Amino acid sequence: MRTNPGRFLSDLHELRQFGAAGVGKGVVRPAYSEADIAARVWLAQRFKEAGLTPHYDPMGTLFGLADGPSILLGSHSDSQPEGGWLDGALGVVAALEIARASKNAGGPAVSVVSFQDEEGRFGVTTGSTVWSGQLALEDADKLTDRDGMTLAEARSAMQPLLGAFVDPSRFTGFLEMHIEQGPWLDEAGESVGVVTDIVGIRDMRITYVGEQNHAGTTPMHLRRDAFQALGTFNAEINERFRNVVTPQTVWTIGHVKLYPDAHSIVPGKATFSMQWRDGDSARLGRMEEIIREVAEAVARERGLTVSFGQMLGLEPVRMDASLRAALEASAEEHADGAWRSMPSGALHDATNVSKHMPVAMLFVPSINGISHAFEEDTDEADLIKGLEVLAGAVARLG
Ligand code: HGY
Ligand code: MN
Ligand code: MN
Repeated sequence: MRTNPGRFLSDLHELRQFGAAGVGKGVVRPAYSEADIAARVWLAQRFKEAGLTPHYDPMGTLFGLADGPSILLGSHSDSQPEGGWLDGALGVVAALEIARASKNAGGPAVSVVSFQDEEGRFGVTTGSTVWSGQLALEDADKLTDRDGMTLAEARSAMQPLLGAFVDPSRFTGFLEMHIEQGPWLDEAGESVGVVTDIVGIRDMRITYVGEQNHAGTTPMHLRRDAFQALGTFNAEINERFRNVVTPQTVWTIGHVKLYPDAHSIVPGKATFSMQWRDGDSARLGRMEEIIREVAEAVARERGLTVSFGQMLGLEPVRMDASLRAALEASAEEHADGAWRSMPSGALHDATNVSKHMPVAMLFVPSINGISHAFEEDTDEADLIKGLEVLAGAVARLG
């Protein structure tokens, strides 16, 4: 199977233009934004030129469908609020290039997908969570982004393009190529990572409500300050987690909104995101117990109320052994001595797709391990090496 690296790279750079942030190679292409929809329309055209049938499902996930049974390759093309040019996009464009190469080589049939809202503007890998049947569309439509817009409202911008759900049974398996988004391959000077398993995640919003008051005249001991409650909560969970977590466990408060968010007003309300990840479901559950326990204890002690939003999550998932073996054999052939097997600390649509078919993933290095930032980048030689390894694995599966 002969891929065309030049065409692959020029497609990647063309996709980068949709939502180009004007800072390095960064992109701002959140799900359902103008840039995201324009990028999907462009991808649909490229799928058509490659002999695939473009099809949007009700969430706005875009498929490029081969006739009959096929192996599915792809990822996502939406980005974080400040994203890199390769997170997700690499897997979609690599899939497109391999679909072309495989067609020219007489098979195997390859379909392509760009899942919607993998970056979770509204939830957690929302498009593939709905597609895989783990969340009903009408429930997903009620999810809101950090500014309070509902998914239903955002999705309506794509209404004229949307069609029915694609039946997962037409696909024999799923392969996703992605940047590592961590430091290990780059640090070791290796080119390829064959993923062994993907961590699980829990994510929810927590809200403290105290009392808004004057920042000058309200004595500290009389305050019911929502930010102070958040600060105490954060310090206490860090303490309580110490004998529960491992060096691979991560937890993040990435979004905080204070009300009314003014220098001279004691914040009466704080809403924040609480996200944690680990390879062990039991440990994720234990951390949830601690989070709820500490959040309520701080509320009691400080005279505030605390409420918990809907908790979203995915379980850890192991990659399929035979798909992994094809990737490892191809890595051995094309990246001999410069590849490793490794877990994924980042989430991927492959977790949801694994509900319906065997899945496996391939990583290429992230320079300085940076991702979810405009500085995200990968050497072109490593992008091409990853494409070769993926093509070799698909040829083996044919
Ligand atoms: O957060 C993640 O792991 C993914 O990049 N959305
Ligand atoms: Mn991604
Ligand atoms: Mn991401």
